[in-house]
Amino acid sequence: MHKSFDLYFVSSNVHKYQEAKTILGSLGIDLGFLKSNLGEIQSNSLRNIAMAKARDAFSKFKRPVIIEDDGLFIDSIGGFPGPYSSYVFKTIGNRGILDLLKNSRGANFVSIITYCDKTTLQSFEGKLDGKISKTQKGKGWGYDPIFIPNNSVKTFAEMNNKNELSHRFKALKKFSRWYLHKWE
Ligand code: ITT
Repeated sequence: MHKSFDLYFVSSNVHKYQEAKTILGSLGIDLGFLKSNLGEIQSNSLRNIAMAKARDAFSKFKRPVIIEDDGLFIDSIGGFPGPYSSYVFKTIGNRGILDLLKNSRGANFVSIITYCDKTTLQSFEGKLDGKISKTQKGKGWGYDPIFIPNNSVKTFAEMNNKNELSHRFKALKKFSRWYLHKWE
């Protein structure tokens, strides 16, 4: 028998789930996983994409869920790839991004965690400023080898405390305050 949870993370990306589970675990919330490729609407707003994904996840599984939509926004190229981060990672990847950037390397990573159940749809945002490294460093997933948070010399992939400061951590922390309060 599978263990049942009060709350599930729905995503195609197991790395995101593993980090979310660690972070929420440390905040006292147990998190199950439902692996699924959610429909992503075309929009230049992460929040709109996240809300549509959350509705899709709830209608598929009919259980309280959170989903996450992330974007890497690079300043010198107009915030690109932003809402298209998943597509850009699959097409040109980290190598392609490094080739695009000449001098200015400021960027920020945004996470929108959206909760959905029968009656509630609620989003929480976490944003982390940083920059894009000149070369890929460390063995991590996704954009981890090229994103250096402010006040760090290491990329996400080289750090051992990513989960204590990431965009995901910031969004989940806000979510947990709201979620734990909801049951009081
Ligand atoms: P979903 O099924 O949950 O949508 P996804 O991997 O498509 O999974 P997103 O659209 O939320 O996820 O993420 C956009 C891109 O940013 C995608 O290529 C991710 O791998 C990458 N990404 C998100 N968070 C990251 C992190 O903490 N470190 C490295 N890459 C990250």
